[in-house]
Amino acid sequence: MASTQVAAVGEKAPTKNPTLLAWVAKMAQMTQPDNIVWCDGSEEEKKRLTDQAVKEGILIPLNQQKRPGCYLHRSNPNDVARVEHLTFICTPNKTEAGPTNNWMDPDEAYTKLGQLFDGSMKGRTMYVVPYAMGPIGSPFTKIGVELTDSVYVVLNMRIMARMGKQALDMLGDSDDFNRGLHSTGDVNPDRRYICHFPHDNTIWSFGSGYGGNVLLGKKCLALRIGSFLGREEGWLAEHMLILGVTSPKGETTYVAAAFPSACGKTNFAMMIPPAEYKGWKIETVGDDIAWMRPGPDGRLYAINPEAGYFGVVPGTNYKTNPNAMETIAKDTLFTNVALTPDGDVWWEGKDGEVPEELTDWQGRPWKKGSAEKAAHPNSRFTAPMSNNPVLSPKANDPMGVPISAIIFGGRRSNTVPLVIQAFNWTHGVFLGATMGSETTAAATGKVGVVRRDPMAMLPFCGYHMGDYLQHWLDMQKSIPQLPKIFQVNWFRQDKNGKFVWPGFGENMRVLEWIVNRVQGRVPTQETLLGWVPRADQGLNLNGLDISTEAVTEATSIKEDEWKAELKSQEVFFEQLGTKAPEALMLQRKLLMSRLET
Ligand code: O2Y
Ligand code: MN
Repeated sequence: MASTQVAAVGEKAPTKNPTLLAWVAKMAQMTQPDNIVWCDGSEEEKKRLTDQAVKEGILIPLNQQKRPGCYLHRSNPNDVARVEHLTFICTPNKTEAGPTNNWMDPDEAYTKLGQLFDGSMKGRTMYVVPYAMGPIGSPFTKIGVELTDSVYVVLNMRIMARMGKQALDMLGDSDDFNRGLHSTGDVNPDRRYICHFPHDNTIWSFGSGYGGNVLLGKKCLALRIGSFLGREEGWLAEHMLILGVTSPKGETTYVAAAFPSACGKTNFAMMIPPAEYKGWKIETVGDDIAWMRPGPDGRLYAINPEAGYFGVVPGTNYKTNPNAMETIAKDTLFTNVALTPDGDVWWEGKDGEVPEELTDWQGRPWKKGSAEKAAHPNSRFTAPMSNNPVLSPKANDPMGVPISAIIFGGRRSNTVPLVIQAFNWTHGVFLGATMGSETTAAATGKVGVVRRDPMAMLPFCGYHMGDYLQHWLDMQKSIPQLPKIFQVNWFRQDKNGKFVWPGFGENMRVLEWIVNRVQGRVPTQETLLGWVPRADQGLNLNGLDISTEAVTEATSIKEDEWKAELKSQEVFFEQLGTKAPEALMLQRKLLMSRLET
């Protein structure tokens, strides 16, 4: 784009914000798009861009009788998931990024990616996508602007964030906005980089067209840059769902919960209580990300910065998550699922019979019994949260919701009991810091090795993990009414490798105990490692089809397993070097010494 055309950026732009105009012009000078389109987020724009995407084969319309407003997108088969090994934190020195992040020097990153972005939008349109993470007007909310050459990204961002004029209006003339630049490039994994520049509030993403790599508001801004800003500004950006649980008496308790990716956060956030829980209600505030800060009354308040869900499709059905099934019945973009002959979508684990014939996620004919999966295991739905039948009335509240309990959950076949309450904040932070999940063969080639994933933030923390954990400890001083902290594990197995706890809606029983604990209603059993439900006044197991042995197995604490667990945590703390927080090291020693006696 010639410089006279760059000047025209300002003429067509629906803003006079000088910093924004200058930055868009500079990025356009580098990427040289044929056109620049400022997105306003209107219905007319949605229709125009959807029609264009259909015409260009980017979206396939689904059967509009069966799924009104729904479309299918197929990504490049080499581009189907977040790419942790190509994700970089670009801070002036490597120590700041810490041992758990890939690091690149900012000058090197700007030069390297600058060469890739140079002319990358020739023949394409640059869309300017202003968006708000958080409700418009909320003191929690951050504004981002994503420049992208992908119409698919625009249509997804429109669902996932409050996008367009409303965000631009909230920004006004301020220069406080995240600068996101994305170009699909030639979708070559050798030229794919997702670079974060926390000190510049900037994200550059090149060479992907998929999900977390390109919807820059989500993992990149709301978690990686967000966690960095949170430390500077005294708040927490977390990989947590937020839900409200209301008792038959009408008392609502808000809970935030961190689980590693693909451990059922969306299912938990939309859970339907079992039949025995008549009059109880779970409502979703968020399914993936929580921004939390101390409120004026001394409690910790949380918002969900997103406006939609980007959920895993396979395994979703009317048993595992009926509310998700309703959510995706309309106005949803599906990515990499299979197509039925009548224009509906299908995936492994969907209700009903497996169809005889399908078109698979790559557009190839597929027959029942085929060894290959019809839908990609990481296929996704992008759906507006307003579709969720159990959306919390507080989901758009600019002040957020007061959090009474924080839950940390990993995927462990042994050691970690169904539920345990931390003795205090430091112990709770320790439980979050040492969270882990056992690897599956698909992830690492090794089965059953515990991968530490502190607070489920391993892939998403935008700075040194040791500093991040210290920030959690320090937050105690600014939250007079601290939430209580719990650790849960739905995935414990018996000696035959069978899950001992049924999970899904039955997790309501654990949630009820947590609510009763924070409301001061039930006594507990103190153990060497924390507080657990008492055998007599503990978990409500009425109507649950599960043996006493299975309950014992799910809830037991085995000292020999814990000795090994605490020992094995040494590797993680050593990795943090001198930044391993003293309070957490002492907490570990304390627990170890209790087990020695
Ligand atoms: O693979 C991707 O690009 C999506 S990853 C994702 C999407 C929604 C919510 N959480 C995650 C995650 O990896 O935690
Ligand atoms: Mn997630």
